[in-house]
Amino acid sequence: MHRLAERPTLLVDRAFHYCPGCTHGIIHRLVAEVLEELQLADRTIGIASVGCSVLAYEYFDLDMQQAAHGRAPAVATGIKRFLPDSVVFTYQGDGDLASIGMAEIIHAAARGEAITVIFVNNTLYGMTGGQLAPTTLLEQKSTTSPQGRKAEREGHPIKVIELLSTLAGPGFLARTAVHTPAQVLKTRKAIKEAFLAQLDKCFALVEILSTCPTNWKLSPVESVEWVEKQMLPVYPLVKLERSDDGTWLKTQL
Ligand SMILES: Cc1ncc(C[n+]2csc(CCOP(=O)(O)OP(=O)(O)O)c2C)c(N)n1
Ligand code: SF4
Repeated sequence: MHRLAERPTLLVDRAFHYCPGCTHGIIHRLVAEVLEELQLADRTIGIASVGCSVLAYEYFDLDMQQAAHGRAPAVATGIKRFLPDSVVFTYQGDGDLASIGMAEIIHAAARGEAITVIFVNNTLYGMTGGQLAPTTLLEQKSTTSPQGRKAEREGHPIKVIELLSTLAGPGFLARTAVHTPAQVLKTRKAIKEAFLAQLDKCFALVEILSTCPTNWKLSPVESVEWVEKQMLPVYPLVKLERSDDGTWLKTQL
């Protein structure tokens, strides 16, 4: 039988604990595929954060570390500076990265640490029951904004790519999605470019729009439609590459 796709060797043969319809699993697969394609496994160290992806170290057949809430970029910085030939990535949710860990990610980006950040934006804290995150959309209901997020009460959603693009440190920033096969392929390409940027000694971050059917209280199919209709207008898909003169080359994805 001709097989169209194989399981990446860097993904342990184990069932994910993620809820049905959650796209964390797709993103794990893409990271594993890219590291396999680039033949970087022997020198790669991944940092799992808190959140539903806290068990990422159970799924990647790589050297992995786990960091307390939001501290993954600091742990990654230490590892990369101690082992400069290593390839280091963090895998962080939006509660982890954009809330408690906001200072960590801003300073790692400002310093231009040569690490790759995989940032999963599902608009709320998934693991702990669906609380409001900095990325929660206006009018979106969460357990801590049951009447819907209001700018005057809970503030505006934070757009991490746009925020980091004001800094001189990053070399590659992208926002992608995994709600359609075409977008999965674009995300794979962006993840690959983010690891190549690290090999070029640049800080690289890929924000990936992801689903949380459990806390959105939607079916898996409704969830991908929600990404398309609700998230994309607020979080446009974009790639920013630092050019030689220091300005950003911008591509809509
Ligand atoms: C220092 C610290 N504070 C708070 C928590 C509780 N906590 C665990 S997971 C989590 C939410 C993470 O949500 P997110 O980063 O959005 O990831 P998701 O579960 O949505 O993938 C929180 C607040 C913790 N584990 N450690
Ligand atoms: S709670 Fe949400 S983010 Fe966590 S595994 Fe379930 S669907 Fe995914």
